[in-house]
Amino acid sequence: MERYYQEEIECAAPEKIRGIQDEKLVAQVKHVWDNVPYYRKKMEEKGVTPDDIKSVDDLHKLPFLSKYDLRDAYPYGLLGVPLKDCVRIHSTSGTTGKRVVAFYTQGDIDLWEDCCARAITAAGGTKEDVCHVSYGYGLFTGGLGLHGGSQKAGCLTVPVSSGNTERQIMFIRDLQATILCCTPSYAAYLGESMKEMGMGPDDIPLKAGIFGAEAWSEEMRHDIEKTLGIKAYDIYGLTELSGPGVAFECSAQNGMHINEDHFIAEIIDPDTEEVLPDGSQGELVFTAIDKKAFPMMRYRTRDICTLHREKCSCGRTFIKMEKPKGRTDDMLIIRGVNVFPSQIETVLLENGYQANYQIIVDRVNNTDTLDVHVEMTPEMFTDDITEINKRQADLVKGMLSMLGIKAKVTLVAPKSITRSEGKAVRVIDNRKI
Ligand code: DLL
Repeated sequence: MERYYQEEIECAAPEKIRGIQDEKLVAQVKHVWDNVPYYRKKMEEKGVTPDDIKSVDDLHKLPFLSKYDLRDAYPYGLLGVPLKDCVRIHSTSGTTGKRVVAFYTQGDIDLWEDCCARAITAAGGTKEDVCHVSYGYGLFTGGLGLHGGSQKAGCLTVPVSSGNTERQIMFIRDLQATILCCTPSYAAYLGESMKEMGMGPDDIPLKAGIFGAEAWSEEMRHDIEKTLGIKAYDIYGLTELSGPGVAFECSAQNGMHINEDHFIAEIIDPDTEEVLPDGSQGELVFTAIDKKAFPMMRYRTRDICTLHREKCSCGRTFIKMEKPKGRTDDMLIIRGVNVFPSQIETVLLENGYQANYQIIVDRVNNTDTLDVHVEMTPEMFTDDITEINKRQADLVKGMLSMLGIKAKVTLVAPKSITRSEGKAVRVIDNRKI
C-alpha cells in the first residue's frame, strides 16, 4: 500500500498544484523585489517588474541566478529576511571557490523537513520504523535534513552521522534499523564491510534505503538492493534550495517526484538558455516559491536532467525528474567528446564490477588521455596476467562503445581505491587548460 505524508497535496489534481504555484510565485517575486536588492537589480536590468509576473507562464521573463551570483553576493547579499529572523545556516560541500552559505527561517526549515518526511514516508517509513541516518551532520544538509524529516514521519531516528563503519553496522543490527539514509557510495561500502564481517542481508533488519547527494546508476541500485536486502530509493536536492527532498522517489522507483508546491522546475538549453519542453534533456532550473530567507529564483543547478509529466502508478501527481545524468561542470570533454562519469560507471557495473573506480584525465603531447582505475571485486581477484589483460580489454571495448573514445583501463586490487563516507571523489583531472 502506498503511503503519503501529505496526501492531499502530493496527489492533488495538476490544475490545483498549478494554481498554488501561480499564487506563490506572484507573492515570492514581490518578496524578492522588496527585500533582495541584488535580485531586484537583475530584474531591473532585464526590464522586468513584479507587475509582469502574473502566473507561472511569465516565469521565463525572470533573470537566472547561478553559482556565480551566489559567490558574488557571499555571504549576505541574497538574504530575503533580516538576519535576526534566520535560525540556521548550511553550506555546500563543494571544494572549489567560495562555499555557498544558505540561510533558513524556522518556517523554511519546517517546509524542508516536510519535504524529507514525504520522501521517508514514500519509502515506507512510519512510526514503527527505526531510521538510521548516516549522512554527515553539520554544514552538509544531508544529516540534519533527513533527521528532521525522519522525526516528522514519526520514525525513531538514529543520528549516527558518518564514520566508524563497524559501529554503524552494529547499531543497524542491534537497534533493528529498518531504514538507512546515506550516500549510495557509502551504502555500497556498508554492504562490502558487512560481507567482510561475515554478515549478509538476512543478518540486518533494513527494508529500505534513501540514497542521494551524488549520481548513481540503475546498476548500482540493483547491487545495493541485493547486498543489503532492501529497496533503494533515490532522493535529490541541493543546499541552495534547502537540501535533500527537493525531489524523491516513490514505489515506482523510476524517477523522482519534484515537490512542486514548493519548487517550480524548468529545463533549459545550458548554452542558449532557452526553455525546453518536458521530455527534453537539459539543465535543471528551480524557482523556490516558499523559501523566505534564501529565495532562489530560476536557479541554474548545472544538473543535466529530463522531466516527465506522466501519470505515476503511486498516485502522486507531481512532475518527475529522471536521475540526473551528470553536471554541466563534471562533464569531461576528452578529445572533443563529452564524457560523463556516470557512463563509465554503467559499463563497469554491467560487467560485474562495483562502483569503485577513479577516472584520471591528463594531457600528454597535446592529446587528452583517459585512464580508468577499476577495483576487481574480491570474487574476481586474480594475479593471472592473461586473465587480467582479457578483463581489461573487455572494459576498453565496453567503454569505446559507450563513449565513442578509447580509454586505458587498469584493474587494481580490491579495496585499493579510497572509500568516501560522503560523496565519492571519482575524477582527477590533471590537465592544465
Ligand atoms: O547533496 C543535498 C542532498 C543530501 C541530496 C542528501 C540528497 C541527499 P549539495 O551538497 O549542495 O546538496 O549538492 C547538490 O548534488 O546539484 C547534484 O549535482 C548532486 N545530487 C544531489 N542529489 C543527487 C541525486 C546535497 N539523487 C548537488 N542524484 C546537486 C544525482 C545528486 N546527483
